[in-house]
Amino acid sequence: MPWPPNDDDEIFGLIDREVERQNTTLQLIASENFTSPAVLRATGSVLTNKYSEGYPSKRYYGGNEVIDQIEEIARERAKELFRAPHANVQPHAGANANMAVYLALLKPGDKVLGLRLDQGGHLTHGSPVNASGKLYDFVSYGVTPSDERIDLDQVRDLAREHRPKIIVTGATAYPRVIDPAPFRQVADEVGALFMFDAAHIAGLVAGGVHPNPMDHGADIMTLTTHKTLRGPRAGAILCTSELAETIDKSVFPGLQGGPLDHVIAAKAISFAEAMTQEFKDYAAQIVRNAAALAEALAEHGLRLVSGGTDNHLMLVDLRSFDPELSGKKARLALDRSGISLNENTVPDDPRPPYITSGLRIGTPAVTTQGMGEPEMATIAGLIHRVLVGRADDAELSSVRDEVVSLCSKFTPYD
Ligand code: DSN
Repeated sequence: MPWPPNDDDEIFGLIDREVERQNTTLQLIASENFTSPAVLRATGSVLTNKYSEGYPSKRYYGGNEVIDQIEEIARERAKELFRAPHANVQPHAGANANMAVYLALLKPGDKVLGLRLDQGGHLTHGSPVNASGKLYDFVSYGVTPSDERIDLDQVRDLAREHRPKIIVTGATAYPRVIDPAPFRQVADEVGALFMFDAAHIAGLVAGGVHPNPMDHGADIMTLTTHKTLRGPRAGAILCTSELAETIDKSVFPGLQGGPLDHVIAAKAISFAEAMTQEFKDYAAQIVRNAAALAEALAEHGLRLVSGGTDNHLMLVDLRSFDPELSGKKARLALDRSGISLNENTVPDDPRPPYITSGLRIGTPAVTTQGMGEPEMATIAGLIHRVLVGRADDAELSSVRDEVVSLCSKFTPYD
């Protein structure tokens, strides 16, 4: 065999350290999860060696008889899981999935409606620093200041005024259910297509705890497979039969080259995993854990954006707790105690996005580890101790010890 004589100890040593980090610290980043050993195995398989530009039975390369079957299974499972007429499982990421939809259905300069980044939306929903905002004329809606929930009156008013080609909803930092029905109604009224970016909540949809946009008339639903859905790091697009061909052409050859066949196999595995009763129970527990964590944080005096959560994440607005404490400062202190999460803007945040006044906290990963409501109360107590004692090294170290002890009872990987 021509293989190099050693396994690259430098990199594999670092991978071992990352396993150790994931096993001994709390993963509360709302967009992260622990994939199953089967998903990891497929992702590290020889499928990574193959080139297969095109689609099943329509490839530009030979030797794709196995790959064709894998991609076809992945497509069929995605369709079944989300009750969608068509699935494209090739997007490498959620951002690619969204860009492929825009490329398919819009011309540069066309109007689109999307949720503003600092109100919970995503960069690819028209942020001026993202290609979506540079190429297309996005008009942004936000949340109502009084209840911090999506302002549906504003959505309707803006849609009537601007007549967008696509109305996009979905979020990265929004703690409430997004009901697809009113968006469908507004889209019908103004003759727009309705796109739901379900990247964050795909697992909650698959698990039946949030409404399935495809059941409520979404023309397109994009998703990532690695967040609540717990699959490999990647994206996918579901759509109506009418849009199937245009969307497929836009993903390839429009935006991407060769698909990542090892990741598509892993997606297929995760779609099957998400069809099980165990996954439904898991999705329901994610939401129960988030509610328990939010309630316990509120009992410690922390203000939750919109007053709580009904999905997998919550946003903490730190301003009333401690006006001097930015999201960034809080995140750095929590990191030192082995609590991993991200700083996040809160609606109408006076601080810039790299400082922020908030924290985003999610429960998908700790729920996969088997933690339940009692552990959420413990975690809230640890977070509170770090925020109060952030200048006290001994306190941060003491919390770190308790985090290690808690994680040792719920180790995700051997
Ligand atoms: N970066 C992802 C998140 O953390 O929500 C979204 O792309």
